[in-house]
Amino acid sequence: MSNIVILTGAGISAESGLETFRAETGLWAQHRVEDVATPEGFARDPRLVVDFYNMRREQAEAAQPNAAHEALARLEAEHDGNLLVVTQNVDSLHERAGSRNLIHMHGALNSALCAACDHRWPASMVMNVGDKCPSCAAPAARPDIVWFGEMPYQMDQIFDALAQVDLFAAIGTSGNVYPAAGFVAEARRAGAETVEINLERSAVGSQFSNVILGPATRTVPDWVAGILKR
Ligand code: BV8
Ligand code: ZN
Repeated sequence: MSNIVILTGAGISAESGLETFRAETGLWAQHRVEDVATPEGFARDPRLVVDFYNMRREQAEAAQPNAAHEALARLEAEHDGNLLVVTQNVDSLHERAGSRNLIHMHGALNSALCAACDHRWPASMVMNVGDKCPSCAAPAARPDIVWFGEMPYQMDQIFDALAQVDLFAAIGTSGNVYPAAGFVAEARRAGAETVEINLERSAVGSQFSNVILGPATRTVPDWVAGILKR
């Protein structure tokens, strides 16, 4: 098993106390997606959007990596081959647990982006509408988050990795958001073994060769131990 690609979603951070999106009481039950996670929503009411991400940033900073994040960092350190974690999550729990080869395909709460010149810098804990870009001075700072209708980051690297993957795992993601939900199909095309690790079957669950159901802090360390024994 030399090339491993792991896709993670909100479910891996749930036991760290961060809300998922599509649970009955999750983030999308409390906020309209169109208002807080689209470029049109930001243009209409930037204050609402900046406040939403200020709140999320505060929650994410207070959270600690859990046993599932730690197990993936261990797998990267001990696996004899390549391992890439692609996360849809905007928290930094993977890197805080020790993951290094990591892509934040939907952006990161701890980063700010200039809408005028694309410069990035570390976000302050509380961002304000009209914060100035440290590079071009335009009052055009926005959260460095990929909203619906925007292109996710580092897609070329992700598809290159998926074209050569031997083992693909999707952890804690509902399979509702594309292009991430299509990665399992890419991995199958490459001939990879595919495994879904989730609380329940996802929207694309039938495409995986293997499914492991249960809370990530239990299932992921067990799965990692099994891979390292192969
Ligand atoms: C794009 C911002 C190209 C970050 C987010 C094909 C068909 C139909 C539509 C489309 C399509 N392709 C593209 C689209 C459009 C759209 C899309 O997918 N729409 C959907 C809704 C149909 N996609 C896009 O717009 C993407 N861009 O395609 O670019 C393009 C560009 C321009 C024009 C044309 C094309 C951009 C998507 C980015 C969206 N950004 N939010 C933020 O605020 O955090 S989405 C949001 O959903 C988050 O990023 C999140 O990561 C992502 C996925 O959600 P999940 O992580 O899966 O979370 P969810 O709550 O759903 O599920 C949690 C799961 O965990 C559950 O299954 C649960 O059972 C499980 N779980 C819970 N607890 C545990 C657990 N598992 C284990 N243990 C536990 N303890
Ligand atoms: Zn700028």
